[in-house]
This record gives sequence, structure tokens and C-alpha cells, in this order.
Amino acid sequence: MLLPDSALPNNDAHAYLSDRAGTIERELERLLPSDASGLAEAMRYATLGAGKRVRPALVLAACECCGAPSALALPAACALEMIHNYSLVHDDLPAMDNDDLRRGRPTVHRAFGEAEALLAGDALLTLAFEVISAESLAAGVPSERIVALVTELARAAGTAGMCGGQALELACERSHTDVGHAQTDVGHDTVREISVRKTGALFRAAARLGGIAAGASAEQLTALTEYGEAFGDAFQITDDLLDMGQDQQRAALPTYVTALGADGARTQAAARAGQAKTALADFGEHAAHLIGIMDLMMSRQE
Ligand code: GRG
Repeated sequence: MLLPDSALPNNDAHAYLSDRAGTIERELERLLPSDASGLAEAMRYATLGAGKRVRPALVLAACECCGAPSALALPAACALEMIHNYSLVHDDLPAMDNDDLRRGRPTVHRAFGEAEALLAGDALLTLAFEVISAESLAAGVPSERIVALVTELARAAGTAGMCGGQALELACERSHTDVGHAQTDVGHDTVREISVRKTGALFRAAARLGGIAAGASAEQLTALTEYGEAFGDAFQITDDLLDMGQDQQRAALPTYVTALGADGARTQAAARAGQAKTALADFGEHAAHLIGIMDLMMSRQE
């Protein structure tokens, strides 16, 4: 059950995020398959019990910001989190980043095998679209809004968004390896293009999905879009700063830190976080949770 949307103080983003993460966890638990198959087990392992749940919390907060109950946006929030988790499973595979650990435990392919990890990712992506359509209908979201939600999610996850960004990063990585250049040669524009699509598209979609589920006006949706885009930039730059010098494999990838330097990246992150918050000015105190989550992400240490 969702807490009544007004039950949490506006100024405590940590409490808000933790409460909404609990709601999302319980709903994911219900929505994921629970049969005895290895596929269901791998999907649950990939999704449950870890993760900050930032994207789905943003979906709920954006819906509330527009004055609608967050229950209307819960299916879209869970669908977005399923897509995020599928992307992590596939990103960890040997053909991509070849990671052994994710969220402090063995990656899905390490725990279940490569073919099983591929299928678990595929099944999470597919389930996301079942959930955002069928569960939104069951929650009482009008059908024209559901069409817009499905379109939004598909665009964010596909060629124009996350998959396209990942492909661009791969191409960039390979061309630089082929000609023997260091990744430090990759400029800010390319880093930004990769980041906006690979990471930013899901944050942009998070803010917009909440607005669409709520029936936001065109002006409200524009403001939420600006917030989501700026949030995505600030989040990725902060991530690059946190990753700085942490992982030799990641050091081969172009980042905001290699493109701007650490000080330049910090300045840029702060500027984009400020723009995210300013974009919500017309919502007044209804935007407090969205603003609080932005601040929380800027101060995170992992
Ligand atoms: C394989 C189709 C395909 C896409 C992969 C998004 C992506 C593209 C890969 C994820 C790898 C990565 C480290 C991306 C940067 C974005 C990012 C910081 C993801 C981690 O998000 P958090 O911090 O993770 O929200 P949790 O674990 O909290 O959910």
C-alpha cells in the first residue's frame, strides 16, 4: 500500500526516497514472476533487494508534484525500474563491461550463466511493457495516457535513448582502441551525447512518465522534462566523479572528468543540479520532493 502522498514531510528527501523505495520493492516483488523456473529466479535476483530506486521514486514524485496520487504512476515507476535493471544485467555481460560484481554481489551472469542473464534481461524488458500497459489500466489511468506512457518508455529505452547511447559508447571505445588514441582525446560533446542517451534518457523519462500518468498540462510537462534532463546530467557527472580512479576498466571509457577535468566536472554538475531545481519554480512547494532528491543525489558518496 502507498502511504498517503501527504504523509511525509516535504523537507526530508531521505525519508521520502526510503519510503518510496519500499513501496516500489513490494510492488516489484508482486509483479515479477515467482514460479520455480531459473528464469524467474534470475529476474528476481537481478531486480530485488538492492538498488537506490532513484528513477522510480522520481516517477512517483513527479506525479505527486502535478497534484495526482502516486498510485497512478506506480506501474510506470516499476516498468522503468525493470528496464534499468535489465540494462545493468546486459551491461555486465562479457560482451559489454564484463563485470563480476554489481551492487556488492555476483552479477547475474556470474550467478546464473551468460545465456540465462541474456534471457533474464530480455524478459525484464518485455515485462516492463506488460506492466506499464496492463497495470496502468488496472490503476485507473485513462487509455490515451497509457499510449503516451508506453511511447515514452520505448523511446527512452531504444535507439534514440539508452541502447543508442550504449552503442555510441562502444563505437567510440573501439575506434579509439583501433587507432591507439587515449580516451582523453574524446571531447565534451561526444561524452555529453553518450551520457544524454545512455543515462539521461531514463531520468528524463522518469520525470515525464510521472507527469503523463498524472495528466500534466503541456507547461508542467515541459518543466518536468527540463528537470529530468538536468537531473540526468548532474547524476552522470557526479557518477563520473565518484568513479574517478576507482576502476581501471572504466578508466578506458570517456567521462566528464576526462573531458572537463575534475574541477570543471564539479562546476558543471552543480550548475545542472541548479537548473533542475529552477525548472520546477512554478510548482511551488509541490516540487519539494523532486528538489530534495536532486540535492540528495548531489551529496551521495556511492
Ligand atoms: C546494455 C542495452 C544496454 C544498455 C546499457 C545504462 C547502461 C546502458 C548501462 C549501465 C552502466 C552504467 C554504469 C551506466 C551509468 C548509469 C548509472 C550510474 C547506472 C547505475 O545507476 P544507479 O546508481 O544504480 O541508479 P542502482 O544500483 O542504485 O540502481
